[in-house]
Amino acid sequence: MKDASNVVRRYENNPILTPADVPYPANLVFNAGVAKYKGRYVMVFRNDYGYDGVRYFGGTNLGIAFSEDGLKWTVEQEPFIRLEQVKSEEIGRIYDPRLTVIDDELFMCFAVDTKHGVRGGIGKISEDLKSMEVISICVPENRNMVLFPEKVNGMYIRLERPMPVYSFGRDKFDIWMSKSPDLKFWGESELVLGVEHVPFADNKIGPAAPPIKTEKGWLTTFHAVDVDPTRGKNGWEPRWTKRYTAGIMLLDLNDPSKVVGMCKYPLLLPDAPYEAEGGFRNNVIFPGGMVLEDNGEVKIYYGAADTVECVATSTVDELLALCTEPR
Ligand code: BMA
Repeated sequence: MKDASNVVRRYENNPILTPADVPYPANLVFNAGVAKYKGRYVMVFRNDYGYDGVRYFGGTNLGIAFSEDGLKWTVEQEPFIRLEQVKSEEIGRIYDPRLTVIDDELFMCFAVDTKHGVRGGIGKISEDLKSMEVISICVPENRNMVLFPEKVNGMYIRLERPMPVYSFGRDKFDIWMSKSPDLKFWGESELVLGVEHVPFADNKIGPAAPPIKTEKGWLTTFHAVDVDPTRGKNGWEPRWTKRYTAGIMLLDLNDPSKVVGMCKYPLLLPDAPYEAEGGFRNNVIFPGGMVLEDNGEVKIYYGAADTVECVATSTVDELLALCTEPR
């Protein structure tokens, strides 16, 4: 299958973060949120640790790393959010963070595994980047939330991905949007993109990195899953028939529930060794951060093979062209 790797160029020193870079127990370091905040790059990453060598992990915490150039990262000595801070009778763990700066404040969306289903949370990170205050957590089953970097028509906007298994009895999940006056109460939900509208997905899709604002609209990545029953062992499981690719679309500036353009083929297909071989779960590209530089360069951060964190670069013009290319 064709992809856009000619215009979304993998960084030559990928992966940019691996378990070896983490100064506390770490086995899988991936699916990070990244933002530029107060003059430097901040990354909050998922760390699955305490691997039993077969299947199970002792836990998941969230680490934090900093960078001057967005490429070379230094991890803080201690996790940003330790498992003990979140684990309770009801909550198992939080993971897959996404960062958005709104009015000079840093917000984080995250997935929450609970005894009663998977939920999506939104929190505000303290100015010293040491803690997070939870603002809201939705009902199950909904995750992959990302916040827009500014209000649209006076309302905060989030993309999200409910998981309606009751209706279909299988994965067939789409991208939705909700609005909020205060980041706490969410409503006016609308479908943004159905999985059937993505030519390279036949299973489920979900928001990836938080959108960036351009003159032509909100540019935003998503992950797209296709299933091939002939795929065999691709990581720890005896069979892993899914493949996670990255897609990109353009949403209307005034009404982000409207898709004004979408690249008809994947932005990136798992292909590099760190995406396709030797990982915990191969064939996974899971973007969680997108940074627009002043010179028009765009950095796209993604988890690879559920094992390491990577980056690819492009330009805003090239990405917009992909979304508006004729069929
Ligand atoms: C999804 C999430 C992600 C993960 C992906 C591929 O359902 O659990 O955290 O990266 O599967 O395993």
